[in-house]
Order: sequence, then C-alpha cells, then structure tokens
Amino acid sequence: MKTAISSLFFSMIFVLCCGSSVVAENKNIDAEFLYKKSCAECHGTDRLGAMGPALLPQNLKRLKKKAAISVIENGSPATQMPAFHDKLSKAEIQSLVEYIYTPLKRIPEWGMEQIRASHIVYHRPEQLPDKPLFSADLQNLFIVVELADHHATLLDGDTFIPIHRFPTRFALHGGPKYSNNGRYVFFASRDGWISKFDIYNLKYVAEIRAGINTRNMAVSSDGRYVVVANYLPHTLTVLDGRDLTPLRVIPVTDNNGHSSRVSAVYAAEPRKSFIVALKDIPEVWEISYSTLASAIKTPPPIRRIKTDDYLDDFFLNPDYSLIIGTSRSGSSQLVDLNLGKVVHKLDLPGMPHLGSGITWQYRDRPVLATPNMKEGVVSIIDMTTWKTIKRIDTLGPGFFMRSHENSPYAWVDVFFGPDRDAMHIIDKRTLKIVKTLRPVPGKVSAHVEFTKDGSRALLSIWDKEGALIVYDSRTLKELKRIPMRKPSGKYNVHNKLTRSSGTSH
Ligand code: DHE
Repeated sequence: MKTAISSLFFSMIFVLCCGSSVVAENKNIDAEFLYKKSCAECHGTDRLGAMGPALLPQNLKRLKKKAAISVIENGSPATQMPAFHDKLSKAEIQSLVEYIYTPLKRIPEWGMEQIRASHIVYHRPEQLPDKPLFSADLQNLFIVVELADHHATLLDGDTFIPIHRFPTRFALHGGPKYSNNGRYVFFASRDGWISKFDIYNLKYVAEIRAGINTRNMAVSSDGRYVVVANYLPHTLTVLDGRDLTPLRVIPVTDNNGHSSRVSAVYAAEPRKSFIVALKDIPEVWEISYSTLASAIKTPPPIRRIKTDDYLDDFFLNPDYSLIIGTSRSGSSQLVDLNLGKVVHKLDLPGMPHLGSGITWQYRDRPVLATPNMKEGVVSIIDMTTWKTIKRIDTLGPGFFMRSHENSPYAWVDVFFGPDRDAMHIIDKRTLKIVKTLRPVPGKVSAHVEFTKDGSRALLSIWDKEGALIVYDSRTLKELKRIPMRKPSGKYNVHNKLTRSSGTSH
C-alpha cells in the first residue's frame, strides 16, 4: 500500500513537473507550421479534410483532448492515421491538439449556392448512345478503384482484361454505386466530389461538389436520386441522379437544433427509402424516395428513430428491416426499422468497418459475420437469437470480409499489425479457418470481391506497385496477377445490384 501511495505521489510530481515544462515549451512551438509539416497532407492545409477527416472543434466534439493526444501519439488502429510518438515531442503533440481544437476564423459556406456553382455537366445522359463501346458481359464487369494515382479501371470479369482506365477525383472512399442496371457508376471523394460515369460510353456525365468533407453517398437503384452524407458541413445533399443537379440541402439537426455529422447513408431498396445514421445525435433517419420528388420545393419529411447510442458504424440485414450498429464507445445495438426502436444489445468486441459484415445460412439459421478493427477476431452472430455463436481468432484486426452465395468460403483480411499480408479463408460450413494465404509477403492483402458466378475471387495487394490477384474460389489456387496502383476496392456490377449476401451494397 505504502509503495503504491508513494509511487502515486512521485508520478503526480512527475506529471506536474513535466506538465509545466510542456507548457513552457509549448509557447515556443509554431503549431501552425507543425500542422502543415505533419498533418496537412492528409487533413488538408485548411484543416477541412482531404484523405483524413476535417480537424475542427465542430468535428471533434466527441473526442476529448486527452484522447486526441493519444491518437497523435499512437495512431488510430482503424484508420490510416500513423503514430507520431517517435517524430514529435510531447509538447509538440500538445500544441497540435490545442491548434486543431481552435475554431477556424471562418468555415467556408457550402450551401446550395456553392454546390450549384460547382456543378459540371459534361454530357446530357440522354444524348449518349445506349450501346456499349466494348463487348463483355455487362453484369460481370468490375470497377477497381486505384488509390495510388487516383484512377479507376473497368475490368472484364470473364477475361480479367482491363477495358478502360480513367482518372478520378482525389481520394475516393467507399464503394462506388451502380444504377440503371449497371450502366452508370457514381463515385464519392472524401472532399465532397460526386462523379457520375457512363460505363457504356466510357465518359463522365456530370460532377458536383456536394460537401466539403464527405462520408459517403447512396443512389436509388433507378438512378433517380443521390443522397450525399457529409461530415462538413453537417448536412445531407440531395441530387437528381440523372445529371447531379442539386435538389436540396438538408441540415442535420435534432429537435433542439444540435447539429451532427452523418455516419453514412444507404439506399434501402426494398423499403424504397434512404437510411441515414448520425454520429453526434442518437438517431437514425429514414427518408422515403417518394418524398424527394418535390424536394426542390419542400423539405422531405424525416422519420426519426431514437437509438440508445450513436451509430458510428452499421450495416443493414438483407431485407433492410434491421440495422446492426456499433458506436466507438463499444456498444452495439440492433435497431428494428419497422418497429422504429432498438430491440437488442449485441455482443461485438469492437467496431466493424462499415459494410464489412456478410451473412449466410449456417445449418438451420442465418448468421452474420464481421471482423472488427480493434481485435483480431471474427464474430459469428446467430440472426435468430442475436447471440454470438462463435468468435474466430485471426492474426490481427481486419477491415473487410467477403463471400458469395456460390462459395463455401468467406475471406477475411488482417489489415493491421505484423501479419497484414495475410488473408484468412474461413469455411462457412465449419466456421474454421482452413487456409491462410500470404500472396505477397510484407504487403497488405485486402478486400476480396467475387465474380458474378462466384467462381473467382479477386484480392487486392495494397501497394503503389500493387496488384489484383485472381483466385479459383473453390481450389484457392492463384490464376492471374494484374498490376494495379493500390487497388483499394473492386466492385462487381451483378453482385452489387443483386445485393449479394457476400458483399457490401
Ligand atoms: Fe472506409 C467503405 C468509413 C477508413 C477503405 N468506409 C466505407 C464506408 C464508410 C467508411 C462510411 C461505406 C461507404 C459506402 O460504401 O457507401 N473508413 C470509414 C471510417 O470511418 C474509417 C475507419 C476512418 C476514416 O478514415 O474515415 C475508414 N476506409 C478506411 C481506410 O483507412 C481505408 C482502408 C482506406 C481509404 O480508402 O481511406 C478504407 N472504406 C474503404 C473501402 C470501402 C470503404 C475500400 C468500400 C468497401 C466496399 O467493399 O464496399
């Protein structure tokens, strides 16, 4: 006891002494210079976000300064944020935290006027021919996003020969969305640009900057509406899916006027609505497609469902009646969209990356499986009782899990740690890891997507000089390597449009 008290006393003295020297040192540190040197490349010179999120008090509301210090020191396991403890002193980190919590003198307005002014229409969709410029199975095409040099590749899913490679906006994030039976694909960049590309004519149709710092976007399957979820400003932007004309900016606030970043928006096709989860208000919103027809004149009615906690990450079950949501504090909840309330607590050890969960039939019941970004474990949840029936230990926290209706295997990556070059293959019938691939030792292997018939699995080597590796999904033998520049994700038209249970939508 005595030892504990004296060591507490000494550590208090240590903290006090160090604290005062940190304060003294802080005065001599040029935080703005430090920010430009260490942070601006990812978070934007103006702190408004780029590859990384905006660093403003408005967006850091839920992060205590102490936690912010720890993020800068140790990095953030679920993101690309590196650790700075060996590059910056304690005082420098402290001054950076003060700097990012200082309000900007002026946050640029990004309302209807600015959005409208950014709108570019390259081609009126109705003026472009309906016949594709190439021949291929149009349902078995892939779009591959190549992050290293901000390009995308249209890939033939039968021959695995690239059809067309084209530039994209800086730092695309999230899955591109297909509409109109796969003719068009929509991209969202972290800095708010939404682009519509005509796959048949290999041309951009239109672009618009819908936010300053954007989270993701959803498109109704007929392509009529696009809803963009923003971190900054705290808004949803509704666009006409045909040429991206802006229809309405919806401020995201609760009934008391508190505003919130948007966690994500998804198109719930069976419900004919958009589902929106919020980051700073414990609510889920539902906005019906039919109410958007008059969005230009009147604000669409919003169905607000109260939740027990924030929904930082979530996924929807196959018929879109339930949301499985997790918050950064670690709580997981099941929200019933029909009943309009939280119906269960869930036992998930950490936060899954959005859209990482997949479902399949295991014995007599449907199960949901998800990796998480904190621990090396895949949780298998019985979707009838919502109990975790198995936790499969992996070699490290993972980002993405993927399968296909015709495949007996689920592939899960190990995105972080010394084994980040590993890809586990889980037998969906036994819930056991049956193989661990290391396609390129030392380089991250991640994000698998299947061909339309599920016979081939495509895996990314996440490197500037990376590759897409094609596997026979039954024998697990490698068939082909296609050089690619950090192919962050690949998206199969058929699997996305049919909402395959083995992938994200
Ligand atoms: Fe993602 C999807 C959020 C970090 C690559 N990621 C998504 C989606 C969201 C999201 C909301 C769903 C969008 C959609 O498809 O509609 N991502 C977050 C985060 O909150 C997190 C943890 C922190 C952040 O930086 O925002 C995060 N994500 C990353 C990365 O660091 C990754 C690996 C690299 C990158 O691009 O920044 C990354 N996220 C991806 C990819 C998808 C994605 C490749 C699409 C997966 C799919 O198959 O649909």
